[in-house]
Amino acid sequence: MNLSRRAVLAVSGLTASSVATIAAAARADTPAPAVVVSTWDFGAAANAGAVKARIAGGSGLDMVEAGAKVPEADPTNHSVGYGGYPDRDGHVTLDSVVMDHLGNVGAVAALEDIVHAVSVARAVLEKTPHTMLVGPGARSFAIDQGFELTNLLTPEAEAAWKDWLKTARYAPRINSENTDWRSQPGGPGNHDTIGILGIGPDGHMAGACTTSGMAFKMRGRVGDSPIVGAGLYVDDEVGAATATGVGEDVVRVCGSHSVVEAMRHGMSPTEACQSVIERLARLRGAAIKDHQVALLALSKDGMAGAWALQPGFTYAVTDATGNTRIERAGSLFGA
Ligand code: SD4
Repeated sequence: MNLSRRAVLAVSGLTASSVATIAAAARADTPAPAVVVSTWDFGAAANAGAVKARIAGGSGLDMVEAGAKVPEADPTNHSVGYGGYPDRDGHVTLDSVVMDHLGNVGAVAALEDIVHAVSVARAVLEKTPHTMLVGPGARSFAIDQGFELTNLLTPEAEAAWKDWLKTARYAPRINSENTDWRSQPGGPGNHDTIGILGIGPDGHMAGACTTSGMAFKMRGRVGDSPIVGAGLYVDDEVGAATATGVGEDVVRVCGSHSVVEAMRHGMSPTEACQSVIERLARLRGAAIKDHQVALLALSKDGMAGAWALQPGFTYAVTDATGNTRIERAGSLFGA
């Protein structure tokens, strides 16, 4: 027992064993360190997929891939994979990236006709000497790797696109990711682009980010999600970060890399995300007042934090036993 602990026991009159009991009770009230975090409410289902992979002995990369595949396969999610809203010409194009603890990266951008863009990104990481494949090249590579072709434009997404064509005005909607046509922001039926960060059973970190991008974007437009340092960054010494919202804004401040660097200099995950959101606001001023950008971070020791431009950003935090809580991030603009 060290001196200060003896001093505490002496003044409080507690025995060593009663202190142990109090400490155990306090631990029960303290959220266990997270092993996986992901963006928005629907991240809970993705996190469950990731923890299942972890319990089966999977690595951090296995976890984040398994998690990201959950919304990719969900036709009711209009910003990821199958059922994503198309570009303004009616093509669903997917952007995705994975990164592991060794700095290995795989990404695809403007990928068409393949449901699991995250798995194609992983194949780029594992099977090619490159970090990113785009458009028709990414599609041919996926076919060579045995991925099945699927028409990603569901009747519901096509109807939304045709409705949009009546005015054809491109304007990102704040928190559209957390709002489908039937429910309110933050409600249980919500869906979105997913950024997911995990810690494997060996303690090594990995991350993935996958999306169909901004609805009704220009053909060929690629956002932040597949860009390492913008939509995702992993540093196994410090922590990992991911981004959601208007990709053009995230790219301008290398959002995820900036968050990780802020953590490296001693900030907590929340402080790091807040500092980068504030930097974006200083840089862009009035240009971002109606935009949403949200940053989510997980430190190497399992602490999660986030910050956003606008209120309404939620994220899912899950511990090693699979317990999940939904957190609501602080924001720069009104609560
Ligand atoms: C993009 N950042 O393509 C993505 C969109 C997004 O939640 O995150 N939506 O710009």
